[in-house]
Amino acid sequence: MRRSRTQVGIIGAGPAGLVLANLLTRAGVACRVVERQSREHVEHRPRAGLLEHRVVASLRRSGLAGRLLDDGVEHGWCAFRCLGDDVRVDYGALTGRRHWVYPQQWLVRDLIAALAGHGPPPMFSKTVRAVEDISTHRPRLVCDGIEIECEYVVGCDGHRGASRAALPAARHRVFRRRYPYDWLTVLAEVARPAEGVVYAVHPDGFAGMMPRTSRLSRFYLQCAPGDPARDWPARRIHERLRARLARLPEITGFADVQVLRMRSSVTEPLRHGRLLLAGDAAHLLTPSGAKGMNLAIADATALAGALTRRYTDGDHGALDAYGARRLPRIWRAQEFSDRLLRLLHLPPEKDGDAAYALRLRRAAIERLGEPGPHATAFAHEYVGSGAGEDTGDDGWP
Ligand code: RFL
Repeated sequence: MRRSRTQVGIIGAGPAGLVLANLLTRAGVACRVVERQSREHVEHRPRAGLLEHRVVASLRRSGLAGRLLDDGVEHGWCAFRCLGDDVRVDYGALTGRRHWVYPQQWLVRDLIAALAGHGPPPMFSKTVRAVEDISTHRPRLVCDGIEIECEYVVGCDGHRGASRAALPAARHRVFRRRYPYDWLTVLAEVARPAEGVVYAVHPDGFAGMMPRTSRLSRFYLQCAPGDPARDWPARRIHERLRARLARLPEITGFADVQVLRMRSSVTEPLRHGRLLLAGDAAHLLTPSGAKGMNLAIADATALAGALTRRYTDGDHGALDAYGARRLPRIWRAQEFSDRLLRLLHLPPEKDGDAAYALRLRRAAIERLGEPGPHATAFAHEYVGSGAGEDTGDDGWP
């Protein structure tokens, strides 16, 4: 068994782990990222695509947004389609803030490249089998053939990683919600790029379209919980999208068909001993409000600041306060995503109820499209900004 040492051991080379590694190495804190997948795999794994303005501003300040600013596209509206009408919410105009559309796998590729020259590259194709001794000053990452002794371990290993398994059962709690439906998701090759997110509320079920690149859009279709992806051949997907969204761009092909289990969770606390959690390892969100990747990067940025203070000034306060600072922001994002889901899905059908429920949804949607405090509040939550943004009190670390 080979042994090595570092200050901060990071499990996972997703957005959270890679942002954390980049910020720590730039601040002179030694760290090592261990990733179970190959570099090729993580650089081509399509997932999220909408980045909040404040996330991009933070990446830019750290010198991590070069290609994003060149190749990303800014979007400032979303539309709700219900009973044949489109209600457009111009959140860009209402808040002065817009999303950047940039596929997650491109950001991951950029963050891996940015690490070169500042610190050791991630160890790819290496699975962390266990995190041990987290209550001591020398926690360890145990992998096949190598053990890494650390001073802190950060679990950025997503929802199914190894870090949460290391938490003592009696000392943490996972708060969970399982929604009574799932979403089929598919990447579609489109003749023209989507210019904004479209949400369709339909008696047959929800459908959505989210922009990704000039040639690709991500589509979502509500389906029965546990529906297997194999029951969704291209023809059925196309037919359901057309029925629910009514107007579709020309689609020339589908890829990456999968059924997302619609559930959310938050693990509390975010720290036990020398193990800290960030990103999807700490909280799982549904894709409804496009908050998952943004929250993961915000956690990583907050944690990088706290660990840097710990190492450069000997100040442990920020590290101790990490969970208390992040959890209210995590729960706000959960609350927003949950509220949006309730708007987008009709309740299970009872006699005659669907038509009534649909009209209630339309009334709620119409309020979002009418300029006023209600629409403005929604726009700020959606784009991820707040009245206190300039004072740093907008949910950003
Ligand atoms: P990640 O990206 O899942 O990265 C975790 C990494 O840890 C590795 N790993 C391990 N490595 C070593 N040893 C082990 N034992 C390990 N166990 C796991 C994994 O291989 C992986 O590389 O977590 P991170 O960094 O916290 O980032 C979170 C985001 O990826 C996630 O929140 C978003 O993708 C969610 N999400 C969306 N978020 C948005 O903000 N906007 C969106 O529009 C959006 N759309 C989506 C999404 C997620 C989706 N899926 C498939 C879950 C659309 C989809 C379809």
